[in-house]
Amino acid sequence: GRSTVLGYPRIGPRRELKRAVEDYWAGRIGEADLHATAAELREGVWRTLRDAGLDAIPSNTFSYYDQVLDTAVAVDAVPERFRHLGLSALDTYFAMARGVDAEPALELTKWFATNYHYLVPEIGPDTVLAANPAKALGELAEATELGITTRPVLVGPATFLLLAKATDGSPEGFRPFDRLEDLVEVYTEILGALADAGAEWVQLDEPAFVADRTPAEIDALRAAYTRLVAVERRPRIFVASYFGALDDALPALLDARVDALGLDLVAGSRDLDRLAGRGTVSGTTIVAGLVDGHNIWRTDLGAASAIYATLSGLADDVAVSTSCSLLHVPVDLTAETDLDPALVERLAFARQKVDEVVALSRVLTDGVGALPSALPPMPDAWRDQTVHARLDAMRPEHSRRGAYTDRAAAQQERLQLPPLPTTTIGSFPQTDALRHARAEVRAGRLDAAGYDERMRAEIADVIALQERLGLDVLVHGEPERNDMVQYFGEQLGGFAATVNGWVQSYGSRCVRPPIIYGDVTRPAAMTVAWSTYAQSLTSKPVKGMLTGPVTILAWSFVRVDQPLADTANQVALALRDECRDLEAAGIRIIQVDEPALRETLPLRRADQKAYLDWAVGSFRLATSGVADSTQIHTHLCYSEFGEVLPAIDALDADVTSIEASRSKMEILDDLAAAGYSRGIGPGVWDIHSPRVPAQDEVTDALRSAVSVVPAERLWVNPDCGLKTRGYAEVEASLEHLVAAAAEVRGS
Ligand code: THG
Ligand code: ZN
Repeated sequence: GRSTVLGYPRIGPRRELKRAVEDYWAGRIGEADLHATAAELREGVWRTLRDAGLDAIPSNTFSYYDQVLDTAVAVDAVPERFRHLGLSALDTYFAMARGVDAEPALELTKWFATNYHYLVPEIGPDTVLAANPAKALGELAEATELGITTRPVLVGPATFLLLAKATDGSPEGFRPFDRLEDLVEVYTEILGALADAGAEWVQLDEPAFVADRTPAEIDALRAAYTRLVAVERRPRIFVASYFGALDDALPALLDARVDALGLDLVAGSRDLDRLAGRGTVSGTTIVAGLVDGHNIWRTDLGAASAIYATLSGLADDVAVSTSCSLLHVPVDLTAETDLDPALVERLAFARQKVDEVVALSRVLTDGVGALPSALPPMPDAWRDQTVHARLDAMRPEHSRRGAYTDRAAAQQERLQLPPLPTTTIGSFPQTDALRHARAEVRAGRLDAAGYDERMRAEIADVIALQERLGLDVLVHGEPERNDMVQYFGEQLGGFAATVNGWVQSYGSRCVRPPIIYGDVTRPAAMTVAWSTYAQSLTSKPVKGMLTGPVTILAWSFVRVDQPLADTANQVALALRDECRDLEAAGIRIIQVDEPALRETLPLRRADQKAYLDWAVGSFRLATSGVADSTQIHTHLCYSEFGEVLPAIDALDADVTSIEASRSKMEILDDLAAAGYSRGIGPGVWDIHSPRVPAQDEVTDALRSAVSVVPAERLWVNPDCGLKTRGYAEVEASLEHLVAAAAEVRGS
């Protein structure tokens, strides 16, 4: 057989890595204990992959935090500001990942269109780049010691630079990618070192080339790999692409005569056409990504064999793999004890996907064995015709509200808000007591009534605090929600929750995405009791708090048997009903968050319009069922909006709150240029840092904002929810925020 996977989860079957890393940070264990746990986890993965019958096994896919950071260290691109701290290598690494008092961390951002986040390398014209492959060599040796041959994996040089940002103070026009030739020389040294250590193969990941790239970038990619292939002492080079089709970059990599090329034939199957136009590929093994590494459904092995058959006609040598690293799916389905057996038989987590790869390759390349049974069709019980009928009956007017000027007047009459109204984004700190209460419920030591009582007490405290601080629009604080998508997933029909389906989000942080397996229904109101309880405690308006359809989809595992747009609209109908119920219960403002709107934007421009159309459409379907006098807010995280600004306008929310504290209010001009002229709350406090902003800073930010946006439309709020902050910072910061608003109102 010829089988491999592009990567495997490193968190451990029970999130052992999270525990160990957090224990190390807290000083509860030392470096030696941390290394021991890590080595055990790596050994477990390698043995699992070998025992499953996989032919080629990756190494260096383990990471204490992030593989892009690991690659930055492997090319010695450690910014000066961290070198000067005088810390050990491991603590320097964690300082780059998490920051220290004196130095902020590297920026954290989305890994393509996934819910994984990587650390952004900083590269300047003078950044010294040098080979430092100790980690890759160490893992290679460790596996060899266990009798397991592995293929070290690194982020490829071109993608590494395309993901990097220019060091502060770089000359105008400098791009990290300008350093490609220098970096390729460093990779030639790394290849030499790996060859010396006995590596037969190396995997270089170049997913940046499934996004739109200029002809110059593609030429540079070709030149880079032509150079690497020319290195005399080197392992064979496997270039892996994933998350889409390579298109024009495909011939460039074949021209460079890399030894193997990985194609994502799940998300990028049109690369088959590209291959077909070229004549039989020889000299490069095509590694067919047939098993989806980004979703949890069992592979349709019949369809996969058909793709394989097509591919065999186009290339002399074909191997079987996953579409991307298995980092993005939970570790093992056998750890799920509470799932419907009919669902279980349709699922494959990382461990099961390895078996699929092995089975496919045995049948396809060796002609041995038979493919496991075909995926059964979806049971009727998972379908709900009333949902389909209701969606079919929706007309454009169901996604349209009254004119904004009429809405604004009706809302102001009802809400009587001052200019520069103050509010927060929704969540208040998740205290140990709240987490403890949830643990007690899971352990069966606290019943529903007891839990309810604790949550109500927390809500009462949060309302009292906001009253005392003098905020204008209050929130209930969301104490009842662990993770917002998990919370809605637990209440919506057609969604299943896992007990151990953890997926790394960033560093030691994980999420447990729900699985959308059937038509979406809302058996009962989801948030009304909490919101109305909070509203009963105050005469100020309390915002209802919902998560929008795009974000619910982005942070769940989605159905692949119908278009995403259809699933989004089903979620939208459930949210539409929730909005109406909130309104009927006396809630005057409803916030529908879409923090993931930007992150799921397709990587190719050609695909973006269709996405934004359904994304905006589903939001509007969710929010257009209420009266003009009900104010709809939305909240979006991260400030790199760029091409989605017109879509933000098209959401037609009455008020949009947005991250802006780090981008210094530039977002206001950008939004105005995109035609946005409704309420806007640029975040004036960066909640991602524990720092309390001084009142003057907030005042200055507001003064610069009122020069762009009239005070009636300008809202004063932090830039995100307060879940991860402590009460001390929250009280002090909100006090400054309220005082600054009063100061600017008075001037
Ligand atoms: N929910 C989901 N996805 C997300 C976010 C979210 N993706 C983007 C962003 N927010 C990622 N941020 C985080 C922040 C914190 C945590 C995870 C992702 C986190 N997780 C807990 C942990 O790992 O200890 C587990 C939480 C739990 O018990 O459910 O702290 O907000 N879906
Ligand atoms: Zn946010």
